[in-house]
Amino acid sequence: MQARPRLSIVIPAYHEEARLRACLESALDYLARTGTETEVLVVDDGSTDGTAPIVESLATGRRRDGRLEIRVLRNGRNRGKGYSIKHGVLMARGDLVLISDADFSTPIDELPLLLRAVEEGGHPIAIGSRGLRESRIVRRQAVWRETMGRAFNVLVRALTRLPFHDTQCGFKLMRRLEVLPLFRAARIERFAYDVEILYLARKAGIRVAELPVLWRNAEGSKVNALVDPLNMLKDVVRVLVRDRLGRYGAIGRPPAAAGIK
Ligand SMILES: Nc1nc2c(ncn2[C@@H]2O[C@H](COP(=O)(O)OP(=O)(O)O)[C@@H](O)[C@H]2O)c(=O)[nH]1
Ligand SMILES: [Mg+2]
Repeated sequence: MQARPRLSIVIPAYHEEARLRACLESALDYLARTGTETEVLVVDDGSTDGTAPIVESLATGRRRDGRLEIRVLRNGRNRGKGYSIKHGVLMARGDLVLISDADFSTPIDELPLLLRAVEEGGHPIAIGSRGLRESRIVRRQAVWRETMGRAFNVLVRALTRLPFHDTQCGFKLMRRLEVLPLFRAARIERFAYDVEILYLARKAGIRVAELPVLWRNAEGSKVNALVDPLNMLKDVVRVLVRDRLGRYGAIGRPPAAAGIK
């Protein structure tokens, strides 16, 4: 594909050989049907299983469809979901970037809902949400995960004053050029990356739409019940501290105020 694709899909993938092929195939079928010029960037987060070879064989199989390009980006070693997404977004070329978990628990059919908010509703960022009354939860997460998710949301709202009911759903659409400065400034490498990006969006005055999506929870989550929630909270606090110390720099300030003439 020579020209800029309309859409880039960034998929962080860590040890996803069991889940990725079927999920990606059905997403690719959808994209082929709709004829959207798309590049799919699977960011291999240091997997030691067959994650990258699976993506490469899919890419070879689809080579005849000139509107789809599939590539693997490699972190080299395990760096985390946030780092992987930052890597993908910085390498993406599309006007729009969809960030999706490898298991497509929110199926790609929900893309038009987010597209409407971004293209017609004037929101540079649209985030899928499982926390709204209209969210359609077809298969739930384990009870401990749902409870942890709700508790995390309460704490995020209290600490950051962000208004969202679910920051952690793995399905988000963004206008690339508007969010690039946010990703360049972002430092959170693991699961709380979403909170940092949304926090920076608010700081930069970028409007965010939270939209109720379908969620069909996929087996095989690798989130660790004990370690991950604590690390996520620590990372949210790190965002607040970094901001207080002025480490996010000029985001959101007009060029003159930022000292650029
Ligand atoms: N667990 C984990 N997932 C990662 C990592 N790096 C990237 N990912 C990806 O982040 C996404 C997390 O999805 P999943 O494990 O299904 O989380 P859940 O649906 O929230 O339980 C998947 O696409 C993973 O492959 C990592 O270091 N650990
Ligand atoms: Mg999942």
